[in-house]
Amino acid sequence: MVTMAEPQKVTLNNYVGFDSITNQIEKKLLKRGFQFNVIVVGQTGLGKSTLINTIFAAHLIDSKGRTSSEEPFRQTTEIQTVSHLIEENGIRLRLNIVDTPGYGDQVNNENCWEPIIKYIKDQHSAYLRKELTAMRERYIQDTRIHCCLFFISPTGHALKPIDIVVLKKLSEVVNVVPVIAKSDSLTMEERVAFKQRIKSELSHHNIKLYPYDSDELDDNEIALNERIKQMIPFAIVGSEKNVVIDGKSVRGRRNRWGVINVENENHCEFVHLRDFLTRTHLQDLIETTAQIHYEAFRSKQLMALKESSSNKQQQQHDHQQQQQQQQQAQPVQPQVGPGGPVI
Ligand SMILES: Nc1nc2c(ncn2[C@@H]2O[C@H](COP(=O)(O)OP(=O)(O)O)[C@@H](O)[C@H]2O)c(=O)[nH]1
Ligand SMILES: [Mg+2]
Repeated sequence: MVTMAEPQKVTLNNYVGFDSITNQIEKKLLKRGFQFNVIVVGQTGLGKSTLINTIFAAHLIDSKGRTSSEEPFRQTTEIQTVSHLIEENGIRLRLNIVDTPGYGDQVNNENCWEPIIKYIKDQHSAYLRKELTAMRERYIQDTRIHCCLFFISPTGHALKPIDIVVLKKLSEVVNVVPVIAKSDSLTMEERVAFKQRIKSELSHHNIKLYPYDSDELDDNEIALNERIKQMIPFAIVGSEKNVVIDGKSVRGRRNRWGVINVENENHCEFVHLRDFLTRTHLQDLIETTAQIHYEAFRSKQLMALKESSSNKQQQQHDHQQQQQQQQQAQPVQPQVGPGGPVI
């Protein structure tokens, strides 16, 4: 084995220029652009489409949910993906939004999460297949889901049993960020109590949510993650409409109690969620997906592949040995052909 000596620190006599590597990387990344894939899960009418449109300040998905009690429930969990290219100060972000209408809408919701989990795993599997081909593309198109926004109904009581099952299953394959939907329907006291209740249920059921602990984090990052963890689930309000508050037009909603400014921290935690998703953790969500969720899938698949191929080899070996033993057990009959014995 070759051992390398500890590198010694050398002082440069002249400017060399490799400090520009960060600019070089930036230029390359900017040219390529970024990809962010998010899935929204929750009952129809909880404001999933509205929240996505509020976060990215654009009309990206239609609000097509069941908005009145006369409309029929959807029969299945149909997964729909919309793709958008958004740009901010020269930075291009390709955004895939995966909508899962129909989740939890049925009277019998048994296994209604299966298509969602399957969809997430299918993206991992497609990526792995592309990665393993001999002539693989230089940049594999990434459809792996980087974040799952999970919408909790603002009942004010507790999580539904199905939510606990689904949160557990989702958190094993994707970065899950739970939100209390339409939190304007709860009073501040109700919101605090509901949040506390959800937190204790999550910890009771040992549901591990993003952001995860890591020894790569510095003190500031640890402190930020701690604040985020305390806030989760974010109590949010979404709106695509503007209302006028103190002469200023803001994103908001008018309800029984007055006017809610979506972007006011005293009204709801929308701004915290948006900053978390786009300003502080966007890159980490993408990286964690690759390094934790995809890696777990990949190693499981490759181990299974190795096991099945060594099982096959073992079977072949056993079969050959069996044949040999059978041949040895049979008395050798001299075969006689037309022209005499054949050996
Ligand atoms: N009160 C309140 N209503 C909301 C909120 N977000 C969305 N809505 C309304 O709820 C209805 C369903 O929203 P939509 O985004 O289509 O829900 P989805 O089916 O989960 O995608 C629409 O009429 C929205 O205007 C919210 O935070 N608070
Ligand atoms: Mg919708």
